[in-house]
Amino acid sequence: MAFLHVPPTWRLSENAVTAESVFLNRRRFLKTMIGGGLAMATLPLAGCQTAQAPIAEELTGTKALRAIANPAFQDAGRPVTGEVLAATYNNFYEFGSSKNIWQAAQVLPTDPWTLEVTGLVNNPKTYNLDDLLTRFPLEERIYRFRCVEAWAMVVPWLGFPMNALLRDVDPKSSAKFVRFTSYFDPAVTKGPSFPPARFLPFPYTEGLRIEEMANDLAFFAVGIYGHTLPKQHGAPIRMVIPWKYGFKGAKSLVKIEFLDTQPATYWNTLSPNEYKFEANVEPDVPHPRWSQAKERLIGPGNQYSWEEVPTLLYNGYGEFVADLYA
Ligand SMILES: Nc1nc2c(c(=O)[nH]1)N[C@H]1C(S)=C(S)[C@@H](COP(=O)(O)O)O[C@H]1N2
Ligand SMILES: [Mo]
Repeated sequence: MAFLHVPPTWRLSENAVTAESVFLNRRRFLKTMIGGGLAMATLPLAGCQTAQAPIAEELTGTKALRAIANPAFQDAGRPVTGEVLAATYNNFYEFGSSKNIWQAAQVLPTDPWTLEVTGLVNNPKTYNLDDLLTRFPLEERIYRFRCVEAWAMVVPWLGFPMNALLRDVDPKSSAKFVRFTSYFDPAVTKGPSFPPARFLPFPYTEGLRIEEMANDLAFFAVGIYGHTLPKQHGAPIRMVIPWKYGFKGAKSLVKIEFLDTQPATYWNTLSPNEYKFEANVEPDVPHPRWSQAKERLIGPGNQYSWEEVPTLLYNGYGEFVADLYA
């Protein structure tokens, strides 16, 4: 079909124009297509799997993914962060404690991959990489993202809602909590130089109440900016919980377990006063060492910024989640 041809501006790619302008061109293209009356289900996002375009070194190994733009999450009220900036300003302690870990993360082996879903479920499952990319219909959602360190970004994730996986595995009524475990192999994920990884509570784990996991906003990302996740963003699959601090979004998931008690988590184990299990974005609840009233937008575009904006309760997603905390 003619509209599956992806306009050359999109494939010009990251070394020819800034990634953000490519991304914005794509958005205009999509708007035009929607205005043209095409059914949502047929809209390509980044369609042309065969096109050979040079990509930025920071995005090495990524492949174009198709997804449907979820109309409820297309405008985050702030500009989308530049793609290369988001891919070079990361937290991934398995590869070091600086923001500049994208090169170190390239040793993560992501293919083949398995994600085991187990515990208190009627249909335990083990998904392989192909299952993760094709079994659930993929959507694009542009979400605000807020790290507990008070920096923030806006990124277009590609993936599927956690409730799609819940339907697949069918939790038992005894399941009250869920533990998510990230990839860990001491020979590969060597951790920061100090303290040594053996003193840290690896593997990285996170947890949710099952009602939180079932909320419409809770998302598994398998891609970002129209392609699969670069390793530093948590390839091949990571959690995105936009109303909570970023550390709740464990990367490179290998296991999901349904439990009847609240699991221990990485940051809460390291420093329970600073990193709560619940970890909702709350401007009036300061971190013991800094205020959470404002946040710094790392973008827009591919320039670092120091622009500060007020922090929003539940990161601005209260209409979706406030009833969970009534
Ligand atoms: N496995 C794992 N997941 C992780 C982390 C980590 O160190 N290890 N850091 C968390 C933190 S603190 C943040 S802010 C986000 C950062 O995601 P990004 O690098 O894709 O922006 O990942 C979260 N998920
Ligand atoms: Mo974070």
